[in-house]
Amino acid sequence: MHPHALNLPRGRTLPGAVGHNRGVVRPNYAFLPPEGVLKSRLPQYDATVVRFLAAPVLGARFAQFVLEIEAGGGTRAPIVEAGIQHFYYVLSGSVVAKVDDSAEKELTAGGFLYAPPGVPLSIRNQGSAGARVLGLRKRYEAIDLPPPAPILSHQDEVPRTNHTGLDGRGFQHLLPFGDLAFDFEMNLMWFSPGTFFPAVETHIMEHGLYMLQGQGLYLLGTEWHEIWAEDFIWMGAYCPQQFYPTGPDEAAYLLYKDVNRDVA
Ligand code: UGY
Ligand code: MN
Repeated sequence: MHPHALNLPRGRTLPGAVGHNRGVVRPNYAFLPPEGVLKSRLPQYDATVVRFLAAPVLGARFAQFVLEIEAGGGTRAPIVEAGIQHFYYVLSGSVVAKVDDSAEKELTAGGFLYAPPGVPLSIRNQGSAGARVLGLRKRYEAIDLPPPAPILSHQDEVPRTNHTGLDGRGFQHLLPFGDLAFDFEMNLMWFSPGTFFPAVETHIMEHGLYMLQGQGLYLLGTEWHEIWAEDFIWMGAYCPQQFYPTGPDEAAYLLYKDVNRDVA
């Protein structure tokens, strides 16, 4: 269809025909392409757009969102929430972050922070260009161990491992792997062309998946979805899942996973 027939502003193009939507929302999963995720603003941030991805109203037991922080924007005052832990990962640009009484640290793309429950954090964009940051908030499930300590780091400081025995797979556990004080993981998952999971997974853990690079086909339940960079998937417990990268280059996503806690 010619763009003028759609009354689009001059020069605007659409990602597909009007009415075409890769987005899907089901009782135990959701596939959200970025063009459909609209802007919010929140009182705790200056000059920052918030785009909510996962939320309890969707069925998720955590919240995930992208912050688009203008130059000079960010947290208005240190954010502190009793019982809630925070994780932030810089997608693009750079921010200056601080957790509790740490020194301020510049986080560039691939930088991340973890703030334990009840510990103040701040994220400010002190540069001259915008920054995009993926955020996550999760209620901490306390056990008989002290809660984890704050972390300010970068993915380049995290080793890349592969326990699968399959060539072309890579894992970076951004939070200390196997530390039972943590009740979730944030993992960078790398896939060379031609790789996949050894089996379709159907497990109790939930996922929040943010596609960082490459493309592929994602199985959710019984349906395959084409996935590109900046797409988001929420997978509820027991959502059958599989991934095949389809592009010529390595694909990667950042994956939230709740772990290390009993059920009754
Ligand atoms: O660790 C995982 O659960 C992972 N293999 N799942 C996924 O990438 N969907
Ligand atoms: Mn999984």
